[in-house]
Amino acid sequence: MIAQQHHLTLYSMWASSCAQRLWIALHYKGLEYDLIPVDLVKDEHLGSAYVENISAHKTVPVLKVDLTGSSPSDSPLILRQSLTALHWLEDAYPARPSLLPAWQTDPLKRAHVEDLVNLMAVDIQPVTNRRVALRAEAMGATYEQWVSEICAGGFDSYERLVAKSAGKYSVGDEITLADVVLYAQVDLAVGAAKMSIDAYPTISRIFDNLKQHPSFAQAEKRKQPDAPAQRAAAAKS
Ligand SMILES: N[C@@H](CCC(=O)N[C@@H](CS)C(=O)NCC(=O)O)C(=O)O
Repeated sequence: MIAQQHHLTLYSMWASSCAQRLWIALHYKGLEYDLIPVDLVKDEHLGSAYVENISAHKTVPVLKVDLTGSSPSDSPLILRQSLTALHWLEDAYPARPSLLPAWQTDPLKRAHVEDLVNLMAVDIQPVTNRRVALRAEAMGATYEQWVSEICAGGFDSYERLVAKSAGKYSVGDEITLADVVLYAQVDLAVGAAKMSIDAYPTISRIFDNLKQHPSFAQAEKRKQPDAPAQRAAAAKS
């Protein structure tokens, strides 16, 4: 355990794009955490203990923080929305390094990053969420069609918004929270929904650059402890 870090516990599922935002940010800041898998396919997020004690909205991720020290406590801080958790990490560990330009010194850049984050996390991801996609499938769409169509609208807007700001990443050459949230949505689109992102050259370039970064490479879905390949390997050993 790194000295002077809170004890962190992440409720997570390997296939979750919202949880992936947290894996990336935690790796980027060099923070250690315990992971408690919640299998959405087995409806573990609907169990009464999880709903009553962890997430009334029945989602992952949830970040549990012990504010009193480095061991689990009886009255932890429970962060039930990924954006709340990401912003808390920024406030608690601003120098580890930061994913957000400061409002005081860089208001234009900060506003741009927050807009990009919200475009992906508030306008696009909720419509591609599992419970919504299952409803779309029940109405005749395939998962791939549904997610690709929703993401196409979001990626088109993002592409236009970063046309002038992008360098190596979405806003210049520094990784920001916008990249964290973009990466998770693109990974879902190209992975689970088999979508091509060739129509979005700037996003494609940013995604390729992010993939090379160790924090993003460590946050690959198949590397999560509850990912099927890991489970299979564990079962064999
Ligand atoms: N706004 C929430 C969304 C969380 C969310 O939608 N999580 C998905 C996995 S990416 C989930 O748990 N879905 C459960 C379901 O659809 O029933 C956040 O950012 O944390």
